[in-house]
Amino acid sequence: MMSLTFYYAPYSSASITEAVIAELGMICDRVKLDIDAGETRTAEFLAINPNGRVPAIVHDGIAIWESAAITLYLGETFGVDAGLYPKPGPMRGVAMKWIVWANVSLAEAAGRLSAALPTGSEGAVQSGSVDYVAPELRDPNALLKAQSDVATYLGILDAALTSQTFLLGDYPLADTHLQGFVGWIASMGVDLSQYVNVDVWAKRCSQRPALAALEED
Ligand SMILES: N[C@@H](CCC(=O)N[C@@H](CS)C(=O)NCC(=O)O)C(=O)O
Repeated sequence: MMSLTFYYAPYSSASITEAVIAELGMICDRVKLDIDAGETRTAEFLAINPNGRVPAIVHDGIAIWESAAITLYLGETFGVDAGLYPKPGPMRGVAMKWIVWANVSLAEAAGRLSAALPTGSEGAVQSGSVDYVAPELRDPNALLKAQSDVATYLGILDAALTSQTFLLGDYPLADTHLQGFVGWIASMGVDLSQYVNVDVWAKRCSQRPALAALEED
């Protein structure tokens, strides 16, 4: 009997993993952590993820962290038979490409945008987070640079979605992963309507039954 424990905080990168677990139809134990209350920095949680960040999963006693690694792992372990993740081969490579890109390119820029937004505005890094930068320490150009980089990446995604229902045809787990980051970017006031393909695709993803049933808690 396999065991899966999911460590998360509401409205965080863990929402990506939550969507992936839901899309795979997996049953797991859930451990909710309050970042502002320091619950991601307890000795108990640091033993699971020394970075003190969510998401993390523990699968059959083994800890795995970094949302991209978790999606790749769950996809190849549970998604292939379910038809949600490609079997080894070139399409597997395409899935890996978009999942890794989502984290190291798109989310990296989005993280800088989040850290540069005025404290307290929607999507801004909260003052209790390790990523919080005090306003007096901020680079005045950081906001513009982050906005410009996010726009570049959304343009790349928009072009890739031309005439495509999902990034991976019939294999939507990579799309599940990416749509979470795009939703976060939209919550920071970035207008998706100028990226028509992304806008339509994000709505299509959110209508998948597993994602439509998700609630933040
Ligand atoms: N690259 C990591 C980023 C995870 C991350 O930064 N999580 C944030 C929440 S969005 C966190 O746990 N922060 C803890 C803190 O700020 O103290 C991933 O994709 O899993």
